[in-house]
Amino acid sequence: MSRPSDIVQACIALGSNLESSAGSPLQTLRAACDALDALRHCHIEKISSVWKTAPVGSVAQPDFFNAAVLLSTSLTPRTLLLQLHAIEQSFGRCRNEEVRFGPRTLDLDIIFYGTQIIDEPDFKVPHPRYAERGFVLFPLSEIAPSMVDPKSGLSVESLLRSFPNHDGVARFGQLSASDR
Ligand code: PH2
Ligand code: MG
Ligand code: MG
Repeated sequence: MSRPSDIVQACIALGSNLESSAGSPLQTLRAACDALDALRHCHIEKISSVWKTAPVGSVAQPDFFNAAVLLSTSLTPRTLLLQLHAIEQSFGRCRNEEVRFGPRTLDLDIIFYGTQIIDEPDFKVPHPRYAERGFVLFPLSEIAPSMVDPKSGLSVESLLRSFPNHDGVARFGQLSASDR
């Protein structure tokens, strides 16, 4: 068991393909990073580039902008999840009105929480589908290439090396202060 004061490195994937209360998807990602860093007991260590990515899933929708951050936190995984939901909501996300794999003002997913494995009905870490998704793996490999998936034992960089398909995932640029 971890003690409450333990600091853990968590990887969070960010995605947006709709205007939010903060503005464009890029502005939304920038503002979401600020909101994550402003959470109590959370500190952003690294921010990836922004990647422009073709939507995955069968819903017709705009391209996504995706990024990932490395967060050091002493929040428990469940508290962190609730805080992420609160940030999503503050950017206009309404979970009970949306389509699975559909468009999002802001999506914040916990990919890793240190080396913990969480398998609860409504909460799974590592994220169950991240390794199949270029829109997660590419930004994740910029912030945590040597982080090891506690389920598969594989590092992020090795997962990316064997990732079959780079189509539809392109580095777009850095999140800068001018996106604020
Ligand atoms: N998120 C989804 C569905 N499809 N596709 C891309 N490229 N990026 C996303 O973040 C994404 C998606 C629902 O969360
Ligand atoms: Mg998601
Ligand atoms: Mg999500």
